[in-house]
Amino acid sequence: MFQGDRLQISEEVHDALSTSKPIVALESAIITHGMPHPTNLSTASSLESIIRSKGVVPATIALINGKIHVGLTESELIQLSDPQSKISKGAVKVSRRDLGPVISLKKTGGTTVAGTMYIAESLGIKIFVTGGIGGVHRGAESSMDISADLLELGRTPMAVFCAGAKSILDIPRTLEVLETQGVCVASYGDKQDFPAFYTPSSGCQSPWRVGDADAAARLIYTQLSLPTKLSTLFGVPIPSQHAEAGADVQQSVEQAVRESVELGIDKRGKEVTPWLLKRVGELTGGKALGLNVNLIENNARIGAEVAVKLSEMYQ
Ligand code: PSU
Ligand code: MN
Repeated sequence: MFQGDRLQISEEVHDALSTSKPIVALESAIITHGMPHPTNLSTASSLESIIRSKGVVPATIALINGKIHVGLTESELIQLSDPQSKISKGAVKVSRRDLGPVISLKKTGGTTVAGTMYIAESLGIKIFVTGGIGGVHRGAESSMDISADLLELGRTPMAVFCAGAKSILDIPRTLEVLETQGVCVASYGDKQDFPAFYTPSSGCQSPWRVGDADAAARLIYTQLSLPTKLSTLFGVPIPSQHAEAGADVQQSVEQAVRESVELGIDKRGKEVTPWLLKRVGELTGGKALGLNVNLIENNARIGAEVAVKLSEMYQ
């Protein structure tokens, strides 16, 4: 458990924790590093509204001046999303390894999937919604660039809803590492394909599949009731009406990856993912961003529906 003076829990989240209301955690690296302003703000707000509309409490997690915030006020969200605001200048992308330094140096940062899971799980939050997880980067056989998200899933038991992993990554190797880490990967819906963010299929199959929110809740409940609790990663495919646009964006993804290799960006550690995300945005003239918003909103809807079903199972 975090020391009380390090933690600021919003009233809404505090109330939900003490009355066992369903909660969905949300990351903030997507706000500080994943999406441009002001779409980052409108998306963060819309995810919270979607989750609330299902009777679930959203818990957006971020570090502000060295304090861990679980549940942000509107004004905090506005400041965090604006790269020119006083608190966001130089905001750090906070993975597990960055938590200690950012707290002790009283810095501000957006938490990645790994950073968010670490904090959310310590509070007993069971469900987390994001867009795409980090994974094994292409060329990782020499760079060894494997996102801490995958190892976090292996050691911090939660259910994570995502649209798979962007094909800026090496998806088959990402699935291999998830297997090694003992993470249950399940596709959500009627197809077994592991989604590739902008497209419903990565060409790889998930080892498992759940058809609906009830089945997902039963799986999570089981995973969390085993002697050592286990994580579940749900791959939710982009809604079918966007699949065609997604296939176009995919071509720009390939171009961005090629450029990152040519420019040597692929060897720059934590900068790689934000660089690729930004470049895909430039190449697609905002099309990728629009799809990104659509699919995260869809994940939030589904994650919240599952959170309701799961909380009924604990009654
Ligand atoms: N993938 C996306 N959008 C994102 C990220 C990944 O499509 O915003 C962010 C998430 O916060 C994820 C992090 O946890 O990047 C992974 O970064 P890295 O590869 O440096 O671990
Ligand atoms: Mn990395």
